[in-house]
Amino acid sequence: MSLLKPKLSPEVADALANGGAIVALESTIITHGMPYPANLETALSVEAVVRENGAVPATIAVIDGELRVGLEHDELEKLAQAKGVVKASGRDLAVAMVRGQTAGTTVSATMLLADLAGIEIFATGGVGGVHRGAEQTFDISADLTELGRTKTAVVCAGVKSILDIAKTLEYLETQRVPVIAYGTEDFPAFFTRQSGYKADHRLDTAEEIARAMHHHHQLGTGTGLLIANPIPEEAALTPDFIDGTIADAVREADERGIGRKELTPFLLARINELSKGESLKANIELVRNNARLAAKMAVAYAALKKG
Ligand code: PSU
Ligand code: MN
Repeated sequence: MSLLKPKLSPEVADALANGGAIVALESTIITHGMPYPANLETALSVEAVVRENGAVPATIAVIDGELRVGLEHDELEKLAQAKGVVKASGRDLAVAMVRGQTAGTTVSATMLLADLAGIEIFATGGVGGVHRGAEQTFDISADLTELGRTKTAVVCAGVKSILDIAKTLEYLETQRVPVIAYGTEDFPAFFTRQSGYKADHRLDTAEEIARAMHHHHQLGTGTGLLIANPIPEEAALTPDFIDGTIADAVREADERGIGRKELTPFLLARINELSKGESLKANIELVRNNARLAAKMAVAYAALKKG
């Protein structure tokens, strides 16, 4: 059976046909990760950062049951304000198509669709991971298993301590996903530049990361790569400020019995409320920072492939 081809925007189709630099972007961050209008402003500003750095942005989503790679301005606007939008990981896409749903795509679904379109680099804020208490709940994000089977390089700012960071790194090791920190030895923790854990590897330039991607795929590993880019110093929050807030949000979710796909959106929204918007500001800056690195990687990778 042949694989589906998502519908490409003209700009993305053109870049793909010409071996241009492209960066995929997810949409659950728009539909479930940030409130309106910050979500729309962020989506537009992240696309602008990708362009400023020489690549074409490809925001991925499901619109009225159609798999889409590359959205127009008015479509982003609609998505940012839409009510009752589905949060789709890879496994939810087929049903969303049948039911004609509109869905924000998680890291897992975005990787899958980017791969079907032929896009190899993807920028986001934070990936899902192994939740705290997973030894009881078994809550491990499908983002991690997707990274173990889909050849996309995902640029993130590490993972939030809403997750069990040590277990997340162990799980990525089992899934054969290299974790490469950019310009540092430390694995970053989203709002902060350090998590207390080291990344597996350190690389210092976008060109080196592009070369590592190339070799990784030449080796037939079949897996993705996780690129951890620490939040810029001036936007970082202090652990004193954010750790307590995160712990409060996690406790509240537990008391209210929130689980499965509702858990991460609940925690993100609660952290934003409890931090009085400080976490949102940091979140926006780190996504822009990741888009910048991803675009530079995409430019270097496109040049490498053209030889
Ligand atoms: N973490 C964030 N921001 C996000 C997400 C996670 O800091 O927006 C979103 C991403 O789309 C990610 C998804 O792929 O949540 C993971 O959800 P879950 O934990 O249910 O797998
Ligand atoms: Mn989960």
